[in-house]
Amino acid sequence: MRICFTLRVRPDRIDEYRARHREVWPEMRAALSEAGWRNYSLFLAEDGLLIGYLECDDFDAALAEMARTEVNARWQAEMAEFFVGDGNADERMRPLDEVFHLDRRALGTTMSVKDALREQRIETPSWAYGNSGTRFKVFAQQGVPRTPYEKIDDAAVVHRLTGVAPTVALHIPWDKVDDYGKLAEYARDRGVAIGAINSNVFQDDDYKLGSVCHPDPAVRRKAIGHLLECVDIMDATGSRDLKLWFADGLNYPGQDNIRARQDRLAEALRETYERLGDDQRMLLEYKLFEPAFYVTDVPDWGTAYAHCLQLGEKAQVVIDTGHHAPGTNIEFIVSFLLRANKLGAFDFNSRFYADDDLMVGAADPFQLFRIMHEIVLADALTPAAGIAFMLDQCHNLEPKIPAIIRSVLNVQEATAKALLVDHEALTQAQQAGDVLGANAALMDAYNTDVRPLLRELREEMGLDPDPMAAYRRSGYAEQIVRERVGGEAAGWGA
Ligand SMILES: [Mn+2]
Repeated sequence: MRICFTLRVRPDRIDEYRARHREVWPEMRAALSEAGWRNYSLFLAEDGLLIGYLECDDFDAALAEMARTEVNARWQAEMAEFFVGDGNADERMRPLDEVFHLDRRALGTTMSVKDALREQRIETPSWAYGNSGTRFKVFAQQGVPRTPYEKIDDAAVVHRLTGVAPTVALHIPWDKVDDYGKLAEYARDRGVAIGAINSNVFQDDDYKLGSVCHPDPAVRRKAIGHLLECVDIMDATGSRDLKLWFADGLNYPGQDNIRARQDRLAEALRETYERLGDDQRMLLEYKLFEPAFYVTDVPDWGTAYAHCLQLGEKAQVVIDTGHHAPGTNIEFIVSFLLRANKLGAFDFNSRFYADDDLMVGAADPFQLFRIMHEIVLADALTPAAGIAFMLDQCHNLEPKIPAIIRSVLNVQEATAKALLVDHEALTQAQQAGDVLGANAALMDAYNTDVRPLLRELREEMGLDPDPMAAYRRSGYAEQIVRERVGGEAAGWGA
């Protein structure tokens, strides 16, 4: 919160008051900072009117915290004689009502930073709520959802606490139900909606040599049938996006005809594309390698882009941040695809060596900031711009719901920093060829602590300023462990 208060300095002591404040004791400065007084200023008018301004989480708490310190008692004792009236200054600080406030305008938009953050939407994945693991072992956790309905319950909790995660992506067949309309209604009743439908053509024995690129037409027909079924599910749930990822590839040179596989891929994509409704999109994901070791049929953004370009407007590329070689400049890809109007969505996560689906912002928060900077520059942050910001993560070691909340907060923090870039300073420095100045404009924003701003925003949205703490306090973690007994926990292949 921002606090402004007034006090009155005796007109005959003004000069001395100014002099004393040129040399505020270091221990007094430290005590104020520790008590949560941030960005604190005092302004003095010639007639003795003193105006104080500070930012803090809770003004009463900040005052009480100072009142407990010995240094404050000493400082106030020495200052008391400078003020008009009795008692020490702290006791007479009465906050004024704020009647107008103009936020800093967000870079690249006509909105304020807070309004842009308020409109941000982050989609959570149903599979992140279920059990997951490595190729070697799935470690089960207690309280994990047993049905798609329970996954939606958890997603609704994340949205209730963060206020910016109103959709949940489904994965078919992991989230197969008899009545998708009913599932969508269940989600709506809990304040969330169904997001992207993720297809799965990699878990049947038939797909050992590929799915839509398989040499056998019968297997290809089965795979395409699944993709079309996913579009039916989109119709039933009101979902806009069909997300496609293919594990297709080859392990050995000579195993199959690389070019023929591209033809088969193009054919399957075309048939699925033709089935899409007017308001539906196809999002094509790429992945550098895995599970195939020699050739991957959609290995990179260039391949995904080329196929989407041939298909038409409703086909766009998904950037999964974990699906690149180490050192790949992802913000270049973001910028290129934005310019071509072919960026449809993100699958956010982090990875250190290869794709690990760690929490977004965990491995490289600076990279996430650079990505969001490109988004903000292109004015592509708002839902109206059509880019879906989705998480695609698994939480093998850490508890799942708080990890997803943390991930949403990480995306918000990177976005807030990107919104704080001083557009004018950046452009001026770029045009003047001022390399260091331009870099400084970015780094200043990146190095800003945006957590107070986000806490303030959440309060304005009627949320708890600290969603992690609010989740711990809610008792939901204990409740699901208590209630979700019996049945089979959801997980890969469920
Ligand atoms: Mn992904």
